Amino acid sequence: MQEKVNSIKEKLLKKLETVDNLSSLNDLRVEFLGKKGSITELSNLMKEIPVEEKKAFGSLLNTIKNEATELLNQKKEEIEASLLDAKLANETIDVTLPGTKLSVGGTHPLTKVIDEIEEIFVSMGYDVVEGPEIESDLYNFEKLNLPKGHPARDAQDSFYITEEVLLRSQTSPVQARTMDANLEKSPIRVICPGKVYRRDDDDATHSHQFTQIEGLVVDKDISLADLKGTLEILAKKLFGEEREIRFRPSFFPFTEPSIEVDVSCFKCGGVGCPICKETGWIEILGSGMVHPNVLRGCGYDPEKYTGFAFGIGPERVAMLKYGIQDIRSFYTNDLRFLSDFNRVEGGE
Ligand code: 2NL
Repeated sequence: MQEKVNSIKEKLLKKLETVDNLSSLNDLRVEFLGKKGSITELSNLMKEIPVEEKKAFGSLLNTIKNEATELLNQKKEEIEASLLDAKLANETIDVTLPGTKLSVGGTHPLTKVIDEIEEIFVSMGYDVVEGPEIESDLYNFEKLNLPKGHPARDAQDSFYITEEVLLRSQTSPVQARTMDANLEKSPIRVICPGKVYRRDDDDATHSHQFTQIEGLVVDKDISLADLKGTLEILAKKLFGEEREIRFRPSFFPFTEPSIEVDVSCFKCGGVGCPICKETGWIEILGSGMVHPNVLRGCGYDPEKYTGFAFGIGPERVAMLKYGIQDIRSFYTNDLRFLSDFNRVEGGE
């Protein structure tokens, strides 16, 4: 019996020499110690062993089991250690290599201008209100004193979805909705930023989709002087404290009187240069006193309430402020253009 045990052990030792991976090591474990393994099968001989030898045989069995287990475990540790060595050698890190450059996103120039204008009006107590980009003809036109057949409707050339639904051509419908929804008909001070859509062929100065910020104040005794004071603050905060504004008469269906506002040139200070086309003045926005028909249509009694409104184009402001030549560069997302506005001091 001892001989049999010895030969099993020798066989195991021999086979262990050639094993170099965990999977074949496991096969070996099964071959010797598994349910039908050669060592396990030795135990089945117990019943054939005479009683007086059973004890010795049992102890012999235990010894070979323990030895085999020990040998297999030892081999397992060896294989695992060499696997780890190989992995570490493979993963050596060269700490002297230059690091990977992480590029961080920045704020889009248009967003910068919109944020700046919002901040100016929020600091004066205005609320920022947004509304749907898909609008009804009622809010986009009718409520703004542009009834069906009005010539200004053709000029605006909008994107209609159905006869009564369109992509908004201005952000005024947001203000009309704000007035409508204010059931107490209490004073209103809002600015409404957002995307607007017009059927235009895109070129350096036209885009079928652009942004607008409109403002609206409705209260008792609001006058043209309030409009002028407010827009003067806007012009100075946007273009510099030395700026002046001037009014020119204009026409919008939703305001009466309607006024276009120029700001003195921030480049030449008003003496004349290419930016202001030698006039000393730059047109920045359209405005006026809210037309009585608009107030009435949105539930405000024009005998009690008056208001002023204005609309400004963030693209135009950004083009002026940052010297951008082509309106399409706001939307084509060329990183070389966008990163120009987010240079870090001392960076590349
Ligand atoms: C522009 C400038 C403007 C308004 C927008 C407005 C809104 C309501 C009532 C009255 Cl709810 N007016 N918005 C007023 C004047 C000018 O935008 O150049 N628009 C074509």
